[in-house]
Amino acid sequence: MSVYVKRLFPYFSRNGSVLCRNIKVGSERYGLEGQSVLRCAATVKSPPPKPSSWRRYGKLVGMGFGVGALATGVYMYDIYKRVTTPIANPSEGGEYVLREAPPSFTPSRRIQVPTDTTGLKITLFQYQTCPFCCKVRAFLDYFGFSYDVIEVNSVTRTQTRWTDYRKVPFLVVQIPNTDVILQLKDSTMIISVLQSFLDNNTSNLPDLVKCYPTMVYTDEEGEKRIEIMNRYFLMYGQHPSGRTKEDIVEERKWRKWVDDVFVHVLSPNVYRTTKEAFQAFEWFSKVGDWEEHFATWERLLVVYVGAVAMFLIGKNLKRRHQLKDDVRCSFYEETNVWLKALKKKGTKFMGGDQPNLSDLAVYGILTAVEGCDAFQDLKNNTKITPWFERMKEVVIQHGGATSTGEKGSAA
Ligand SMILES: N[C@@H](CCC(=O)N[C@@H](CS)C(=O)NCC(=O)O)C(=O)O
Repeated sequence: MSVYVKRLFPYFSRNGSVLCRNIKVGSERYGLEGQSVLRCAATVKSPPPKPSSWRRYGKLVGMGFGVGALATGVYMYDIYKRVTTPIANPSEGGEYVLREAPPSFTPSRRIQVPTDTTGLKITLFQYQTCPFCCKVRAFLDYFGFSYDVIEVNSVTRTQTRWTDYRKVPFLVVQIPNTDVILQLKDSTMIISVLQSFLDNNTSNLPDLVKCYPTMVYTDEEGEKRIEIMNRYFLMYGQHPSGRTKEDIVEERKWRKWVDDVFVHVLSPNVYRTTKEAFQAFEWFSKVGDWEEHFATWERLLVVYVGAVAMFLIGKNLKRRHQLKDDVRCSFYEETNVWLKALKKKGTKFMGGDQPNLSDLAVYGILTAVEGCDAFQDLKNNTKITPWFERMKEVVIQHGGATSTGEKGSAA
């Protein structure tokens, strides 16, 4: 899963330098072999090769390796620079308004829903199996938004170099009949602002994003972090009809639980053993169509280095999030926390007859691991299947599409 693929690059570059070192060792070893060949040649009395030609030959080979190592180093450095130096396209006139249109990329997929009358031209930048991206897709699909998908290469990140936002998912949204282009960052903010947009007949998106100001701060490890204020809050012009305050607070509580707790049980489970980690990456490669979108070396790099790295990182995450020794137990336990609340509610979904944002969040992040052993085990050891299948059906059928259909072009 790509949730921690951001860490791949350091492994990748470390791997690169290991490669260079091997090459150097190889050339030194070659020199030693040269000497032993010399000794051997002396005993059989065949004409000994001229030491000077051996030295010259050795030198040439050494130089060849040296040049190779240098070229590899330069290539690695070039990738490193590309990854670490974004071509910033900062917002202007508002934190989410782009100064200029981003470069255009061929979408890996186009989702066209005929009932969508919002007029918004939405592009989702994502990793196919990142849980946060899956959460946004579950939301967009359920409400029947039309959108294009740009699959980001997690190693080179070519598709996101134009922005200084370092994560996925984010949306680029062209507002109809204007030249305003928004960049909506963070899965939770994206969902809150779009839901607020659907709930308010009079509101427009550029106004709504102002309710989600960002705060930049440096954490204790010296890393720059962005906090989006109000990201769990929906903006209502007036009290929403048909919803109680308790219902709204409960939805918010579960959405937060998904981000703070539930999502953290996924990685240690999916990468529990090296075998599972490889299986997971092979599945990510398949559903993300990596063969089509990445060069072969990039795909293999992400799969092999990624699987090993994530196996190790998974152990770290297990400690950090204080999961049980058998991480499956934590997965089942947290899932049961959700299922118990659902049972208590006694309705088809946490939202009642229709899913609400907490249903979509739990479902969305689970789809990120759907093809992994961990999810099969979850189905065998909990009662997640009936709710999960109900969710799948309503999401695929755009069960909430009346909202995007009623919106008209009020963006
Ligand atoms: N709070 C963010 C978290 C997003 C996140 O951590 N995304 C990961 C991928 S799943 C990421 O982009 N990491 C940085 C990277 O891969 O370079 C959200 O909800 O959107």
